[in-house]
Amino acid sequence: MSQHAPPLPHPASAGGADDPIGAVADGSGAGDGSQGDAASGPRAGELRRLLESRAGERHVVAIQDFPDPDAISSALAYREIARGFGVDADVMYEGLISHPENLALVNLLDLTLVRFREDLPLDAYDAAVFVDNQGATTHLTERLRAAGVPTLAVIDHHEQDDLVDPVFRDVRPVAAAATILTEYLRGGELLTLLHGNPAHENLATALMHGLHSETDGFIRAREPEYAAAAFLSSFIDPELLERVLCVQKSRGTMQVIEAALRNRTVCGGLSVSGVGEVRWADRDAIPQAADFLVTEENVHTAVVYGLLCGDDGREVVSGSLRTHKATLSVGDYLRDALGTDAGGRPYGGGRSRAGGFEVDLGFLRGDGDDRQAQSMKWALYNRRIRRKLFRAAGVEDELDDDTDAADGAKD
Ligand SMILES: [Mn+2]
Repeated sequence: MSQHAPPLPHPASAGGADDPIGAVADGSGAGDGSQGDAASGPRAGELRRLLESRAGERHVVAIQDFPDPDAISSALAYREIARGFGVDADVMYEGLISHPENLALVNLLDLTLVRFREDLPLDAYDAAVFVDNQGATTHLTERLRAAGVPTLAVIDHHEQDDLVDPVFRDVRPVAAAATILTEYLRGGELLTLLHGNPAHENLATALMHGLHSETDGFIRAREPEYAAAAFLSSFIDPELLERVLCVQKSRGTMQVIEAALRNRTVCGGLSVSGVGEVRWADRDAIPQAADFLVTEENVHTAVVYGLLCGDDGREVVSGSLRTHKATLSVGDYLRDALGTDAGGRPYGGGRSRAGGFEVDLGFLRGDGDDRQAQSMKWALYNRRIRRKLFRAAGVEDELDDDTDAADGAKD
């Protein structure tokens, strides 16, 4: 139980790439051994000193464009912490909250998140904080930069990049951002959680949900996540958590899952399914369908993709991969299968056990009214992608009985 040392990366953790980042990444004052650091780590003390000098400020907490429970709960934790130092913080995202579990989290916990609009004056903020991202997965980074808002802090668990230059950086290879924020709370020097305080109960419940969802129900959790969950457990509202976790799926999502099931081809343990056109609002149905297909007997990896048409005329083929094959490097597989765009950027990437890809249709987009053109376009992409996925996995798609004439040329 005792944790006298700051949580360093676990050599045994299944985080995929052994990235060289850790609690000591920016040479902070780790190891000063001061009291109160046992549970919250030395970074909490550093953040406390920083926030003490920021009373009266307004901060914007930028989360990724399609925020997930880890991002939402971690940003909420920063907002609650900052409040105690007289700092007002808004949690902001650009994009959409569409996954039903995320909507349930926001609605049931009565969270106020700000969705970016062009008419919001970003220069009203004194500083920006990036939580569960480092600026690469949100369009707000550029906007904040253009508005001259300096970056105060980056708190994240992905591989470190240097897109923004914060005063305070805590980037560690733990399984969730919620792990880091919960660690700050454990020591009590940033915020003391109180039993029976509704805001604190909501926060603890949100963080527990963040940990749960980010680790696939604690399957990918390690010691720091269990320690965080143990701490949160006495503060959460169990009924609320249950309601957030047991949300029902929308009709649109069920239709995508139905199409995924009907259209799937299973070969060599790989299940591949193109679901056709998907409304932008149902975007999160694609990963949910992949989650479902990978539960089939004898399937180790499932890939589901569909054609998304945005309000802004953008059209992409968006796909999700789920696997329980421990030896599969998801990022490498998707890069092998799909290659890179004209700019050399891979279409797909992944973390352990999950990945995704997006192919922009560019010039071919926007035939929404021409049903025939739209359906030909989908047929071509569907066939191409399916073939590439099977080929890269080293299995021939034996059910593919149509002629090779259209794309028989070697890619
Ligand atoms: Mn995360």
